[in-house]
Formats: sequence, structure tokens, C-alpha cells
Amino acid sequence: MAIPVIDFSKINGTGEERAKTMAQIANGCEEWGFFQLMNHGIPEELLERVKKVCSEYFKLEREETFKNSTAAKTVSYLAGKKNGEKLENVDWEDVITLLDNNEWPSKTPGFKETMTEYRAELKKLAEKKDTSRRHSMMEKETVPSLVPRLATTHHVRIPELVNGLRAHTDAGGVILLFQDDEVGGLQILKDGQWIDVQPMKNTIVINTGDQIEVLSNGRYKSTWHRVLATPDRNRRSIASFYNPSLKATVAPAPALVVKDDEKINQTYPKFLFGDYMSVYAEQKVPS
Ligand SMILES: O=C(O)CCC(=O)C(=O)O
Ligand SMILES: [Fe+2]
Repeated sequence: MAIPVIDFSKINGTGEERAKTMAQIANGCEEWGFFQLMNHGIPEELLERVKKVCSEYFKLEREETFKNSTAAKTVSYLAGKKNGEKLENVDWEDVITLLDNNEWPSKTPGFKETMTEYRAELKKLAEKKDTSRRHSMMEKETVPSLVPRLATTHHVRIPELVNGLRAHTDAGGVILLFQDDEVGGLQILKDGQWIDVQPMKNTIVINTGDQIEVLSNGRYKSTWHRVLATPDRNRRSIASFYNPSLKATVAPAPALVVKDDEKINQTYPKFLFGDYMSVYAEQKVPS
């Protein structure tokens, strides 16, 4: 079983092709919560540059620091105490978040230019998908903002002690993930089974986060996923979070809540996205 791969160029095709693509996306959201887009319009040449600058950045500016990080030291320390037993409450990853007002890496040639270009392309893609699928469901005040987050997950040297990235659902709206096309490890939970998100060249993995589950009143699922360690290899992944603004009120779209029908009655409360994020962030902190 493999997650759906959708040819997104067909969204610009004939009426029939467009309708078929929309149906595939709807099915991907309803049945899987995850799918891969090919022919999404982001130039392959740009994706190659993104891979290159991210790998160079990690080698040049992060690897050494990560080895000496509190997380790495804690893992080694706890590992010693637990006699090689797996450590459950740790995410073994090095993450930086790229936001306009954060300090961007400066030593890696071309990093900022390439990632800025990539972000602009992703925004176009996210908005295209948004218009094609979700606009009618979004409340007016849920102004989306794109928050690219570059995550590099490490499994080097001690993969037997840590799993990788713990199982979780994503808190935000729509997530666009450019995962490593060689080193796998990302898995989703479907019908009680962990299924690989197969590495593929030049695809973007899309998944719907908790806010879409709420907005869609449970029709689109926020799927549990995790990353498993691969011995002696680093996995590079760039996850971009297309989220509501922190002040946005999130609630099921009224059109999807049918009051008299028990089965699709409102099952989600109304809340501020910022409040949701605070609770989520507290839960993510390794214990
Ligand atoms: O590393 C990956 O591919 C997955 C990252 C992820 O699930 C996350 O950042 O929420
Ligand atoms: Fe995630």
C-alpha cells in the first residue's frame, strides 16, 4: 500500500482532467490525510538547489553544534543509564525555522536566496491548491500565512537508541513537505498500520493538519505520522506550514455542520489558533 501520487499539472487540463484531479485530492484528504504531488510547477532546477544548500548548510553550520547540543548530550547520558534501551520521549532532529524576522543562515553561499525563491514558489502552490479545494471552507478571518520550517532529522551513529521523530499530528493547516528523495523513514498511520511515505524525486508531500480537520468538521483527517531512524544516514526534510494567523478563530465550516443529522453533527469546538498552538507546543516538549 502506498500513499496516492497525484499529477497536479492536470488541474490546468480539460474540464474532465481537472475534475478528476480535484476528486483525487479530495480522496487523498479524506482517506489518507497525505498524498504526493508530482508536476506541481516548482522547477526541478530550484529543488536541486534547495537540496544542495540545505545539505551544505547542515554540514557547514549545524552538524558540529548538533553533536554538542543539549539534546545529543542528554540522549547519550540517558542511553548510558538505560543500558541501550530505546528512548521514547525524544525527537532526534536538528530543526531551524525560517521566518522573516528570524536570523537566517549567512555562511552558506546562496542559502537565503534559494530558500526565499523556494518559499515564493511554495506559496504559489499552496494558494493554488487552496483555491482549488478549500477556500469555501475557510472562514474569512483565517488569513493563511506560510511558515517554512527547515527540519533536518539525524540518525547517525546511535539509531538504535532513538526512534527519530515521535508520532504526532501536525497542528497547522496544510503542510507542504519536500522530503529526502533517498533516505526514507517517514510513515503514516492508516487503519492501524504504519505505511511508508515512499521517497520520490521531485514530488511535494502534502498533508492536512489539525486545523483542516476542524474546519472540515472531521471530513479531512489530520493523520498521525512519524520518522524512523536510518542507520548512518541523515535525512533532510523541509516542511512548510501553511497556517492560519494566530488570532484566527477556527471552527467547523457552517456548511459542513448539519444540525439535524446526528452523524455529521458538530464535533469540534471553536477556538483561537494561537491558543491551540500554545497547548500543542507544550505537549511537544521532550520530557
Ligand atoms: O522529517 C520529516 O519528513 C517529517 C517532518 C514532520 O513531520 C514535521 O516536521 O512535523
Ligand atoms: Fe509532522
